Amino acid sequence: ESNGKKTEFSVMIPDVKFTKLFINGNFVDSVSGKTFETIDPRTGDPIARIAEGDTEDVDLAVKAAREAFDNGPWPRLPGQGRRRLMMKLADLIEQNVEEIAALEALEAGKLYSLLKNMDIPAAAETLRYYAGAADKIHGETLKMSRDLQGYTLCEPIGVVGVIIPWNYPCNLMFIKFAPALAAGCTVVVKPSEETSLSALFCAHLVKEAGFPDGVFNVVPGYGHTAGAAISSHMDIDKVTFTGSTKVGRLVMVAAAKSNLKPVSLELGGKNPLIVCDDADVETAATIVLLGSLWNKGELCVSSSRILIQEGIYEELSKKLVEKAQKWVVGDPFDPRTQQGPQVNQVQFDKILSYIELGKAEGATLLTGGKRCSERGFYIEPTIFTDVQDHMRIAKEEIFGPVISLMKFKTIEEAIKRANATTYGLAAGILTKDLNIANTVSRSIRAGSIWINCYAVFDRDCPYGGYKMSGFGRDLGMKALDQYLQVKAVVTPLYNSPW
Ligand code: TXE
Repeated sequence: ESNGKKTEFSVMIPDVKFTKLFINGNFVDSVSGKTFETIDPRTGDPIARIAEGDTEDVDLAVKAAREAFDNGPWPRLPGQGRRRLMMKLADLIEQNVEEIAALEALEAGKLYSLLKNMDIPAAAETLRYYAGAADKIHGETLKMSRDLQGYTLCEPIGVVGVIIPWNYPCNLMFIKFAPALAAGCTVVVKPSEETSLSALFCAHLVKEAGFPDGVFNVVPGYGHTAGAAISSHMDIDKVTFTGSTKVGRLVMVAAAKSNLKPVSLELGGKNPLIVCDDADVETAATIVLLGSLWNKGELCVSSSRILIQEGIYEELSKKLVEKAQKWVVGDPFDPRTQQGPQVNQVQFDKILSYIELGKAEGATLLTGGKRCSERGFYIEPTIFTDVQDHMRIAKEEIFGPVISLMKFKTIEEAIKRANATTYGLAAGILTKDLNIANTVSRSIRAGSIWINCYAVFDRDCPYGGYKMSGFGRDLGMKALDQYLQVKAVVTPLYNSPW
């Protein structure tokens, strides 16, 4: 059997085996027969052609998911039945971790070693976390004010549309898919057009694990066609979305105009990381660098505004430049690489144009600022200093390896400036002073606050935005609520004159 070809870093790049839509347990062509190309960001060369789903395909997938929900076994299985299959799927993901990691590294330019050791195992663990909840979802007995017996039932919300971006394809799919499954829902997933391969590979594992047909469907395709068909579908009961604020708004409008389905939106951010004078410079530099350059800056919680207190500003800036110049940009399959290529030409151009804008707006470029290879979408880690609040690079999400340094005097000023954004996804504070850390955590309007660390995620830790970073929470037990309906059941007690 041909399994693929070895890279120069002795990682096996597998042959792409799954490129069709996955509907009702089968891999099928799109109704139109159309396909689209997926690109290797290391070179800009095509990897494979993938079946292009559109409205008719979404209709078929929803029909399958609807049938599986309305009449199939999945929502009717006792919790432990759902748990067993979810655990089996988690095992299969772990058994195939190298192949899934390689597909994502290939399509998204993400680091293979991190995918293999962190992202993909985390997806399997997310499944197990929610699998453990599948038989513990229940309502409550109510303390009624009269002679009534009252209780609630927690029922699955129904058919869930899942629309995900390209920066964490597999992880984000499981963060949404796993609680939906535990709740007893059925799903239609639309991966990003940039990164469909890991979702399609996982579809074959879903089949192998023995899930009933129609529980999990994948329709790859473009946002304005397949994505829009999901958000405006009359027979989808809920949409969960991660992506840009611009598209989040379109999803919400489409949901409102169709069947008023509830949506949860995890959108962009312009996340402040506040570094106080008393922070250790070396540690602060490491945290800032990782917070800003992790996953090439293609991270919704990326620390894209670094607010540094004046006493430590010069020293920390110097240290950051030193470290950024040693940061290794290169092939995502090379174990030494810290930063692979940006996901595509559009993102690459967007980031470079923000760098030009930063210069034009009067920020000072300390290091980086250019592409760093002839081929592929590689960009140098870039640091701007003297960044002012009114500049667009300080207000808009760049989503790339660009660090903006800003100076502040008092903590009150830092809090005020940190909050002066339309976003509210995450923030960080580095200080040894507990009172300052606690004050800042309570004062910043954002869904995640990290004290003396940054971008630390955990399955049990709810995650989502304030303000225009969206609403609803992924991860943690609270995420289950997104996929449940509460039903109240009331009976009069014997002889009660209700
Ligand atoms: O995102 P889109 P894009 C931000 C980041 C990035 C920018 C643009 O700043 O530079 O968004 O990235 C689907 N109806 N984030 O254009 O378009 C689309 O097919 C329904 C932050 O890639 O929001 C994909 O599956 N769906 C973010 C998904 O939406 C539609 C992660 C996300 O793509 C649609 C990614 C429509 N009309 C980008 N149009 C984060 N929060 O981490 C598109 N889609």
